[in-house]
Amino acid sequence: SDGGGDAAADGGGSDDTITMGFAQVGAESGWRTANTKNIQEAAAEAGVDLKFSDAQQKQENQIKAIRSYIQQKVDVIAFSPVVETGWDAVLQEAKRANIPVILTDRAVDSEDTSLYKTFLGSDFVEEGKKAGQWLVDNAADADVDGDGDINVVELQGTTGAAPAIDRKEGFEEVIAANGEISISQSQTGDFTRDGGKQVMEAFLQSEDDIDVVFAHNDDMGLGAIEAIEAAGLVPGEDVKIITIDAVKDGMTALSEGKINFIVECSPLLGPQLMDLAEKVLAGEEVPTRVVTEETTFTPEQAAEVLAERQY
Ligand code: GZL
Ligand code: ZN
Repeated sequence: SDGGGDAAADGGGSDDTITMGFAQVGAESGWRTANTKNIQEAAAEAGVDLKFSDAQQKQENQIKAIRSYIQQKVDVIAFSPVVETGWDAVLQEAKRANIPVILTDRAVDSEDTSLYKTFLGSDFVEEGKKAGQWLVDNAADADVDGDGDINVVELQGTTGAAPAIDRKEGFEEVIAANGEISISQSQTGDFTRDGGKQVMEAFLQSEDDIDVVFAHNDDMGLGAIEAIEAAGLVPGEDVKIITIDAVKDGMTALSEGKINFIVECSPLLGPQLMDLAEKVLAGEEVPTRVVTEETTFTPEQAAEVLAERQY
């Protein structure tokens, strides 16, 4: 805060309360709703006055929200960029207004790293590699139709989003180790359950030797399960399924063997976000990159931890 002046001048909070403007992507997946809940709870816990907006996965809405936070002279802006590109102009405006910006969850492709103080989120390339490694390690089981080729169809996240670009990159890098594994079709399901279902229906109509589905998040994997079952096939057996996130519904399907492996992507970024905001506003140095801790789950491991999962 500006340490004084009238309330309107410092984003409406009292002098020492931090006012944060958060521009969220949307509410497209179980991961996103868990992320939103965690940020709101962490703000309340930290005594941060949170202004929150949901952009319905539209970049122009996120840019509008950031501009409104600049108008309101909030103390700090945080957001999860729905896609990597197109942020330089609005981030320049925040910089000119002397409002620090913190990136959470997804990255931007801006060359100018002075446009944000830090990026808190997962290493999505690593997540894609972990997914690919499971397939390489389980190649024999994954050739379900026994034709010697492990035919993968891929449900991509939102086109242009960092997790979609990077998960694909990591997965492809690792499966290249086994020439029998190839991706025959790859299409975006926009990180939604319905998107995953519709794309999987199309994949199933276009070829009948699908061995594996690699879905960039649980929600699209759950949609694919609906399409696979509607086609009279058994998910997890007739078609192996690998997803990323490890939200409750995904972990339940995993514990039931309908999904074969889940790479965790933690949405619980709230406490670290509030801590980073406090440090930035106190003029303390913060790391330019904070990578979230996360693991992987097999069906047996999911069954063990399902009851205690927070989201
Ligand atoms: C990843 C996050 C992705 C999740 C999806 O950090 O950006 O967006 O994997 C969510 O479930 O929609
Ligand atoms: Zn095969």
